[in-house]
Amino acid sequence: MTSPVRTERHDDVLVVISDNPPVNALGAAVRQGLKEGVEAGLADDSVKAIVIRCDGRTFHAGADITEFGKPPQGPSLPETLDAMEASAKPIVAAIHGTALGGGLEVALACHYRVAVPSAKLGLPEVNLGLLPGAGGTQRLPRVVGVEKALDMIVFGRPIGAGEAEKIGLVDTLAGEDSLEADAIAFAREKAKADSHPATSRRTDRLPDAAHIGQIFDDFKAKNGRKMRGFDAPAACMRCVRAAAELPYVEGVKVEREEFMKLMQGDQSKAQRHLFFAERQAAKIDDVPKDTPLIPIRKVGIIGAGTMGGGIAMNFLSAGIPVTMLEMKQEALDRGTGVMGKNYEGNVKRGRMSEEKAKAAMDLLSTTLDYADLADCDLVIEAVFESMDVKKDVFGKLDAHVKDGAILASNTSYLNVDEIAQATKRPGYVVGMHFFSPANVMKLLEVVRGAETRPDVLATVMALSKKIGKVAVVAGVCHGFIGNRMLSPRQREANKLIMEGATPWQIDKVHQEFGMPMGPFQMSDLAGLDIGWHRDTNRIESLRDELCAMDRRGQKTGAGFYDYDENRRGTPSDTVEALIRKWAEKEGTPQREISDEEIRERTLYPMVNEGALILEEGMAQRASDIDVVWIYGYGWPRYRGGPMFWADLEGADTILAGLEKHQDKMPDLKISQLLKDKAAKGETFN
Ligand code: 3H9
Repeated sequence: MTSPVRTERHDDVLVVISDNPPVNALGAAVRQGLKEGVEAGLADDSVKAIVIRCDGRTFHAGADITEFGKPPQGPSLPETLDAMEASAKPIVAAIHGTALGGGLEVALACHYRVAVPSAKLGLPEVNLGLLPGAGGTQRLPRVVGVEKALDMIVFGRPIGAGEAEKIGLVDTLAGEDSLEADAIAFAREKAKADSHPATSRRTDRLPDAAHIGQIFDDFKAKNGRKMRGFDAPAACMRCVRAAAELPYVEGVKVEREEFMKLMQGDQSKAQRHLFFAERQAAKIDDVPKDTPLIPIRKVGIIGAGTMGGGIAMNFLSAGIPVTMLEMKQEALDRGTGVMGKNYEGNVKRGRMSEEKAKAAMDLLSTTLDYADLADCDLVIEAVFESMDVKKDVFGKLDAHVKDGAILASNTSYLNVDEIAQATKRPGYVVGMHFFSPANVMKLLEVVRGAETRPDVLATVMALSKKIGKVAVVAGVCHGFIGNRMLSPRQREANKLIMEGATPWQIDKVHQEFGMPMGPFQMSDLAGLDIGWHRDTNRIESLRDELCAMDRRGQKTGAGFYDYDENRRGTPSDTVEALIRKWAEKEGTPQREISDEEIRERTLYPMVNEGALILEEGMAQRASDIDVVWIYGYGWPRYRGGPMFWADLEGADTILAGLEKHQDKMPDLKISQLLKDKAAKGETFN
């Protein structure tokens, strides 16, 4: 096998070049090649300096994640890097693209770093539930100081080359098109010096002992909440602290130990699963990668409500012009007003520059006339959730919008095939289910109708990436993937409160599991009056009574919980009494309900529904379901999504749990796929 690493001589400078597409990950062969390349340079007296660079789109973007969890092969990254740092000849990293993780660790072990202005540098291992394990936690603080290193390592956020130069991580910026030549010249210049800085021996940027405790206490106080539930950020902090307090060789031992612990833990397995799951979700099994895309130059949106406005913002922010249609001018004015405020808010919070916000709003036009949508390439309908209304809108769109344009519905439950039949172009009809707030939430369920064309699907998937969404393909079924799985959870939660649990007990179990909120907090946020008949005299359920009392959720200051002016909820005695009254009326016996039963009765039916979805072919793969729940509903990343979590629990445990409670869940249809997996001891992922 030929090595992915080669060397080229430029007089007295040896250039060691990796070519391991797509991202020059540091797999065994690359590590071996790097080591040999450097050794060749050291052994040759006529070589005065070494430059390390990569071909292709990027410098090394990290260790090869696909090797994790497998037996180690070839030289380890730490030993390769230690050998580089010990070199008496200067070694210069020439960086373009992204120097991430192990890639930045390579650069940190070099004596000098040269980068093009567009390059990005970072240690994002924490996003994989890991920490930099090749000296990064020890070397970075020695180069940029403890505070900056904490920020980069604990949050895994890359920085641009310009900032990297300012903080001393990059020694000099190269020309965007002359990286190699500039790095060679730089290396030749440095070769004149007698010695070269070995990062591991530096202490000039480390704080003095008296200040270390305070730095870490402050950091924890400021950021503790963001790290809740995750193991890796705290481990990163312990390593950086070791860098500040211990000699390098001791600090590296701490790093190794913490790295191995994380690598073997379930959290990192979950987060690594998600890394690949997210990329896999973009692939559609029966749609070739090279399917020609339909150019999307202009988008129409029907409906200027919260959803329509939020959807429009995605396109505007990505530089795609939008025409928004409503039935009345007041609705348009209200909608555009809200969008303007949202952009203002983004500017105030520093998320966007004022110019960018203005440029986005300038791309928006409004209309009351369908004829103005004629030249749109894609129109997304976000009107009232009623089949008749949607069919009417699609009929009009079909009549007015040019042939070959895509017509999409933002429906969250309705049958996309039936909607498509209201047009003469069912092949161009697709579901684009955004999640609220649509300008913020990353998930997009792309609903594939029976007749949706492959190029329409491929276009919508590619477009979703352009507007910063993570898209997952779903089949036509009630509630698609996410809401369909939400429904058995809510059904069991509603039954459990009648049997003796309280909404706050159930919410607490879900929050402790890692969800941002429980089922009743979520109902209060969404509004209890969704789908309510609106007759305050017709009281047939607990929900009817809550709505009639004007306890319709956060927006009315009360729902299952009472809310203060900051929308902070507290348990309500009134609601608890009402629940007990309804339980008595229904003749439901009351009992003490354990947290374990709550977990089993609310989470296991979700997994079962996920298995049914797979069995029916409504999702392409189990990992797609995981992506839906991570990006659409805040499932904790460190648990990898419901199907990954089910794999850890074991299909047999889930099945046994469901069977144990079957008498209380007589309406639950247990999935055959789940039964098969349990019988064979197989996983979903
Ligand atoms: C680490 O370094 C640990 C060390 O500290 C310790 C060692 C002891 N490995 O994202 P894309 C694949 S941990 C293997 O679509 P983009 C990816 O799966 C690592 N494969 O492209 C995809 O494959 P496919 C720390 C990788 O342009 C293809 O490359 N580093 C790796 O949107 C294209 O990827 C990171 O966490 C990898 N490291 O974004 C960085 N990276 O085509 C992880 C990518 O089959 N990577 N692939 O679906 C990224 O953030 C992005 O890939 C990057 C490019 C920004 C580089």
